[in-house]
Amino acid sequence: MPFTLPPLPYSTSALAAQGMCQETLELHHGKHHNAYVTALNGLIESKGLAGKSLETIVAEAGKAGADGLPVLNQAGQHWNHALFWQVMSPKGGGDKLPGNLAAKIDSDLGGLQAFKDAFKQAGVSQFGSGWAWLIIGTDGKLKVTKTPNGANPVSTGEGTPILGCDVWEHAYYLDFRNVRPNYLENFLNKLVDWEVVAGLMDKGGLTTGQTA
Ligand code: MN3
Repeated sequence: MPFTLPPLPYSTSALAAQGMCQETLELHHGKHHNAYVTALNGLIESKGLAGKSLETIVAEAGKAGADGLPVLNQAGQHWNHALFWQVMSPKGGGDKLPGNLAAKIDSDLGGLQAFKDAFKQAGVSQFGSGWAWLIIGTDGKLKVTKTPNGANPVSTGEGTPILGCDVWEHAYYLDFRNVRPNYLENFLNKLVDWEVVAGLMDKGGLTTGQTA
């Protein structure tokens, strides 16, 4: 079955008061994300992807290095955006994290503010397009990391993402112009739904259920 654009879990105007306007969501979800889905579906036959889950395709494309890039660029971005829409919500924001997530951020990353600083630094320092991540590392500890373009911590083998932020300009240009640090600050303080992030930590990450 071909891949599909997952619907947003809220309306395109739902995050406007939190710094992500309707036009950003219409374009980013309806045009950019949809283009990755369409392009990935166009590769299923030629790249022998039929029957594989999206997660398997991302991991295998990452292991294939340069040869895997044409698939990773589309499959990774499809997966990354599927996570991105889920970790934001109209109920997002604030500094009240579920206890299990707060405790693990304290023990593994030195507290909420240290985590936010590290996440912002990862996003600001990613040259060009890419993603900032909070992941469960292969040693079981939370880590902050970043990846370029369509790569992600599944494709690099670093671990399991539970929070991701798109730092390509299309994610923030309408709301924050060229000021990526302000977009990242706003994302962490107003948009992230920490209940969802804690749920992903408990579940061991996102499984899209999508198969080629
Ligand atoms: Mn994007």
